[in-house]
Amino acid sequence: MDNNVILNNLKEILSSRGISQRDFASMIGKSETVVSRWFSGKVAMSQNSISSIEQALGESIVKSNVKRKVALISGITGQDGSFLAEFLLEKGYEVHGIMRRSSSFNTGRIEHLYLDEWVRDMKQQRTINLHYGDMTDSSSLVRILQYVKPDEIYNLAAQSHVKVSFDCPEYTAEADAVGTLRLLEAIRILGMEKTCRIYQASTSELYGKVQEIPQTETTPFYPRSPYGVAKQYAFWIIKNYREAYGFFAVNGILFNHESERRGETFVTRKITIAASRIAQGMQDKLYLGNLNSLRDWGYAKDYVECMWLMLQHEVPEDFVIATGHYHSVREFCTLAFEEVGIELRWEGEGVNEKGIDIKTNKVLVEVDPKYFRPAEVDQLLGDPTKAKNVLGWNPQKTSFEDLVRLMVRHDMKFVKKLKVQADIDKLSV
Ligand code: NDP
Ligand code: GDR
Repeated sequence: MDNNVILNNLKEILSSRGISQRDFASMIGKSETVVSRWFSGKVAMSQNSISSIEQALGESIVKSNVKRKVALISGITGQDGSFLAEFLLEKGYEVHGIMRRSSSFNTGRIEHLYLDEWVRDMKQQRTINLHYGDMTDSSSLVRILQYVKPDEIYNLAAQSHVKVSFDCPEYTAEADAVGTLRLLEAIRILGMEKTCRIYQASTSELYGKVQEIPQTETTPFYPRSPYGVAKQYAFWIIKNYREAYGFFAVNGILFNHESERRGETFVTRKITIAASRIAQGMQDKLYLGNLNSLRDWGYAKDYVECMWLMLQHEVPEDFVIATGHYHSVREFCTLAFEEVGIELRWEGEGVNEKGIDIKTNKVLVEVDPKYFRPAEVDQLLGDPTKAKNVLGWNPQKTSFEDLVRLMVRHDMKFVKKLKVQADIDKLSV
């Protein structure tokens, strides 16, 4: 059995009996250091230790009758949903996800979490359970909640592209704002408000035209897009249901977080894919919008841990999740190209600014005003002090440089694979 599952069983037993880590250590005759290494998940418990723990507790921790926690993730097919599903599975959760119907496959980010298991042993329960539903369809939400009966709900589903929200403002409001209300109402209708905890994916876009720098949990909001406005409704309806009906519902105000799984139309991934394609001779130029935008970019894998930590906290509270550092789009670009071996120099200003390959004098990056937004968020910088102090979360786990590096390294391989496939396709014609 997975060490994380055993650990989770053990923690559940200790917390249900009110036994502290220190008392547990003395109960089994081990030092607190050893126990805290086990609890951090860094060191696995040996078979001998498991046996002596079971003897001391008078209960099995391997086949414990402790009920596995059940989590429901809306938006499980997205960047964050996929990392969170992995994280919760490792913690021993039974994981369910809401996915919407699509005319093409939309499960690329999570396939590894169920296909492998499924193929290996058809009799095995799948590790994640997927349910068709949509944030714009109340009845599907009620049906899924009634069936899954989750202990924790992570509401990550959203039309999450800021620029697209100017083109589809009504749908963005339906999915991101009213969708959150639909979920809360489904919980209320089913009388689950006291049995499940809800995490809401709030965003630094709430700060928009920033009223103070850096932004904290008390900085006033000033959203600058239909997306930001829709998310502001969601933020307040979560807070309102917490105050009105006693929901354990919390907002994670997350600043931009990226990864090798980031959607390809968000600026970071657009850059890392383009730099990789240019380096491998598959593209001539990259066109971008506002190069001066400043963002506080973190690594998505680090951020999902915080979503979970917020739901394990004793009281429902909202938290800013950020690194506390910001960089411009231009800086991201320079670093990504450097990682593929191209040194850029920047010339010109505004729409005439260009990124030029120092070695060849070729223009590789240009500005295209079609990527400008009707209203821009110029700078975002979060202050993660509260999350650090209260939740013990580490905002500097992955540095900006490491983030760019890991994304580029992934995309160099990703592009290479596409290139090989394209060559094979040409040969087979
Ligand atoms: P993605 O765009 O990668 O994922 C969004 C998910 O929502 C996808 O699974 C998508 O499904 C699903 N979805 C969209 N519309 C609906 C709908 N109507 N009904 C059901 N599901 C729907 O976003 P991220 O993973 O990056 O972000 C997760 C959440 O966090 C979002 O709410 C986003 O707004 C918020 N957020 C993100 C930040 C970031 O930097 N990444 C920062 C702050 C907040 P499909 O795969 O079919 O498209
Ligand atoms: P953002 O992310 O709008 O912050 O929303 P995005 O990567 O789209 O833009 C970041 C900044 O880069 C500028 N930019 C460009 N953006 C895109 N997409 N394409 C370009 O070519 C381009 N050129 C410059 C943008 O103008 C912007 O200033 C993300 C989403 O994940 C939201 O769901 C989330 O809430 C916020 O982050 C926090």
